[in-house]
Amino acid sequence: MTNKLCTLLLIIVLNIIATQANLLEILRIQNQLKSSYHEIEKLQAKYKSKIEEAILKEKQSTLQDLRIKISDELNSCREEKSALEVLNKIYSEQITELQRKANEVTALQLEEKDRQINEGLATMATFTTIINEQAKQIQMLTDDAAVKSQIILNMETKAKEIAERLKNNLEEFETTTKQEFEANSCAAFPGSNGVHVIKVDQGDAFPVACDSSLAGPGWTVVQRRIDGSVEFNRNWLEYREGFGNLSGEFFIGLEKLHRLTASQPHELYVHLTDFNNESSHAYYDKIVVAGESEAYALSELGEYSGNAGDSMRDNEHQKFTTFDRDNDQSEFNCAETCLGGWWYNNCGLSNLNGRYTMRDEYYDNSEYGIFWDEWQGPGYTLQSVQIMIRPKIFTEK
Ligand SMILES: [Ca+2]
Repeated sequence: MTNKLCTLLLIIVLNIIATQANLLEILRIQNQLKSSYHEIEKLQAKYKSKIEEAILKEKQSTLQDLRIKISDELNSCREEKSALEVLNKIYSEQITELQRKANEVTALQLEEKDRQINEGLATMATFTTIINEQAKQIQMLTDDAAVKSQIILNMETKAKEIAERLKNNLEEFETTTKQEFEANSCAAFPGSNGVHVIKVDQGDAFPVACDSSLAGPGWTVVQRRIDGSVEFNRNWLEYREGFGNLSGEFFIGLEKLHRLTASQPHELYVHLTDFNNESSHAYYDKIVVAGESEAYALSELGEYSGNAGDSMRDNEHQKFTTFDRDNDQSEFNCAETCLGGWWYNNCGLSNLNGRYTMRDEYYDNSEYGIFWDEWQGPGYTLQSVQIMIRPKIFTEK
């Protein structure tokens, strides 16, 4: 063991010695390196300024180029800017003008639109008013409709009734008109006691009173006395034309009597009533009254029958006499004496146109009143008289 240890120690000592040597060598190299480094640093310092100068020069050159370039570009930019400003100004003006025009147009259009809208609103308001008014009226009409409908219904019913009545009246009128157009005496109205128009010949038509109650149908009344309401003491002209009231007292007129009896054969019926309401009659189967040229003479008086006596026989062929036309056989005027026109002979046995009076005024043989000698004597004035004629169509078959 001591050997090995010795060896080892020896080796270590040897190594230490070697290391010492190495260290020395290292130090020497280190020093050498240090000096080299300093040398380099000196060189570096020496060239550093030169390099920096070169770089600076280079940079200055580059910078100058850049300055020129930038200046050029700047100038170019300025020119462009200037051109742009000119354009901008032009465009701006144009835009302003366009904007102004656009504003003007818009303002006008808006104004027009406003006007149209206002007009439309006004029209609409008017229409609304009208529509409201019409709606009101329609409502009123609707409210009235039911009432009016009922009224119309009633009116329609009445109208139908009236139409029916009118139709009946028209038919009756047509029948009557036809009858009267064709009538030439009351024989055309059998059964009638009224007034009708007849047309005897080519002369004018005229109204007559008809009677169908005293002596059968179709008699034409030519004279009637019932109450003294009509004065019968009249002149020639009045007896010729007729006078009085067809519904009361009257005389038909000599001219009509002539026309009737000349147109066709007629019969005569005289109906008499006294103040005891007793009646009698005288019937003659023919009567003809002549024309005015013959003073309306009673030119024909047919066969008598009846219960009053033939008191007109004395008047046959006698002319008519009035107080102003004396055609009689008397030395006096019988019409003046007897107070009425008649077919007087030497006055005679009858006068139905004498003075109307009351029962208690009795004219004894004085012939002042309405008398029929063979029934009540010449002094008795009758209460009522009716003289009628009729075409002989009912009795001549
Ligand atoms: Ca005379």
